[in-house]
Amino acid sequence: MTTTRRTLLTAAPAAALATSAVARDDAALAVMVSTWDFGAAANAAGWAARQAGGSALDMVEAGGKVAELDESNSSVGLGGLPDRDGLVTLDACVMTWAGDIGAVCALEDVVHAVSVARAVMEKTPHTMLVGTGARTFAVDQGFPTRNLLTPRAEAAWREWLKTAEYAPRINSENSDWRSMPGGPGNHDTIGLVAIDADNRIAGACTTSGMAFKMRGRVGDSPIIGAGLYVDDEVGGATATGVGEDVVRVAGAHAVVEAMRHGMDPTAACRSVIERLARLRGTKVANSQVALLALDKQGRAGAFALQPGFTYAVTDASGRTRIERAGALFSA
Ligand code: SD4
Repeated sequence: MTTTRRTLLTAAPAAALATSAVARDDAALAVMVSTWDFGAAANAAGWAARQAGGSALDMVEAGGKVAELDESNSSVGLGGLPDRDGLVTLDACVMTWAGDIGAVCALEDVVHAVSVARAVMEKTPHTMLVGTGARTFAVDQGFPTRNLLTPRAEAAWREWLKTAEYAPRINSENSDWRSMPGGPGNHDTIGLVAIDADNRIAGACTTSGMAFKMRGRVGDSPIIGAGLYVDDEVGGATATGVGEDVVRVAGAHAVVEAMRHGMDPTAACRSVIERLARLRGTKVANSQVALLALDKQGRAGAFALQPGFTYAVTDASGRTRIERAGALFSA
């Protein structure tokens, strides 16, 4: 049968009704997921936004902002570890149920990169602004500027300069970097996907990227399709870990497409991790890539190259649990 505009228009509401009926009936079904243990605090803010009548976009933005303001998180927003030149540069993106997207790369001096990404989406004809252009836009929009390099992050950078060795460390996101002199976590990102009370999906991803990266380096996090992708018919996915490897397989988009073809979120994430391992072989043996997904039926799932990836899941009654993802390699 050929699909006409008319058949599309009549088919879509039926599909939407079917998924929303499932999601509303069962409080155990997920309405928000985010990466790592620190995702729990982000989900609490997202849940509050939902309860206040906020959209899925409001939910993920609220969650991302919590992580951006959390100084103990060594690489999202304030307190993020700098690049090799000692500058904190932020990457972020947002995507909505309607396919609206916005992103910033290498944004300096403005803590809420996720909100600037949203402003790019809502206030410009473009989808991505980078570097000084992103900063100028943010200032013009009234975002306050501040020094994002905290004394602790600066001390870690000065310590790092003594050896200047560069190698991403697996699962640094869940480490307590304060207890490791000279060995701070060198990457962590928050990726979030949420479904609102109107059963619409949105996602966000925000990071300062790899610690001690080269100046100008951009990873996967602000790249729609790599660090984040959502599709209102299917679900959404986000990524964390070594951005260079996530980009190679267009990670988040690949997960959403796998779900579109019938896989549940965990199987979809696993299929993309396996594909990356087939593609790169021993080159990814010591790096971490983790994928996290939420489908429109309220099922959450994740899978990673290495053990240790955790994620926060909030259900339709507002309860949050931390889950541990399966992994391709053993510890
Ligand atoms: C990046 N994917 O810039 C980010 C880093 C990250 O958890 O996710 N860390 O490559």
